[in-house]
Amino acid sequence: MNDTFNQRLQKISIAKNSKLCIGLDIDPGKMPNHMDKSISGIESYLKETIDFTSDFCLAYKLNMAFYEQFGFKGYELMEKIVNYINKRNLTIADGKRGDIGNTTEKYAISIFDTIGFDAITVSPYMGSDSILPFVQNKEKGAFVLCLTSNTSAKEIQLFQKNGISLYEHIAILANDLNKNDNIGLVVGATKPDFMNKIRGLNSLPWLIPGIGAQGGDLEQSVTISNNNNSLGIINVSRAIIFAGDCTVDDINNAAKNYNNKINEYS
Ligand code: OMP
Repeated sequence: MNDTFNQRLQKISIAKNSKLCIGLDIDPGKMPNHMDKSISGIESYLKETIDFTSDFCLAYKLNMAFYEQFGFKGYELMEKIVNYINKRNLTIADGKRGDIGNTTEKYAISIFDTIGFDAITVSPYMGSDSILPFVQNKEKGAFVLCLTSNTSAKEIQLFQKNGISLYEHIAILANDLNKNDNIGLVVGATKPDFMNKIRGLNSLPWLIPGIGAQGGDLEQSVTISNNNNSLGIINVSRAIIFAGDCTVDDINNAAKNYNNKINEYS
């Protein structure tokens, strides 16, 4: 029997000695002036980044906005990058998708079957219809937005009724839907005060963005997320792929340093 997505996460994390996810959020505006910012220049930059970091991370996350900004050429680039990573690391499509079931089924075909990602980020706002089509195949995973890293998250996710906040309700719902062992939560690193509460609700794996450019708390994020033999995957995008002067050494060192720090706190 093939492993479920959450089993794959655990196994690859152990094999690679890594809980790091590198965000390949490409932005020509952040590349030094002397670099080739054409689509083929960006492709080379991303491929070099992957070659110099794939040993130090568990997964890559491609936020689709950074590819869609280039139209169909960006879409083609995204597919090429997922193929290039091949089976070296897991791949997460950060699309924050969520729609009625009939539409979500098509998103699942596009993300998993056509492009070949291993997982997707999902907005739970429309309820289980927007999650379930992504988790029919137990080898593919969905990270459900629980408590996000941005400041305005509080306008919605901290909304309370009968003493329960919306983010807690989402953590409970996600766990109830986790029949195929392939659901995780997105928990922002900028929200350490809420982490113990969320970890107390279930042992789903977490994808934790907000480290580096957004100033999240790495030590707390690692320590709390890994409680009860759970898995916390730390995402770092800008602080790795645009580290220093964007040389391969700068990028390689940033990835190694983040991975070492995460392992130290684990
Ligand atoms: P950096 O701040 O450059 O590390 O990028 C963070 C990445 O994680 C971006 O792709 C964001 O869109 C994404 N993200 C958040 O920053 N906060 C969240 O709460 C959720 C996500 C996400 O779902 O990945």
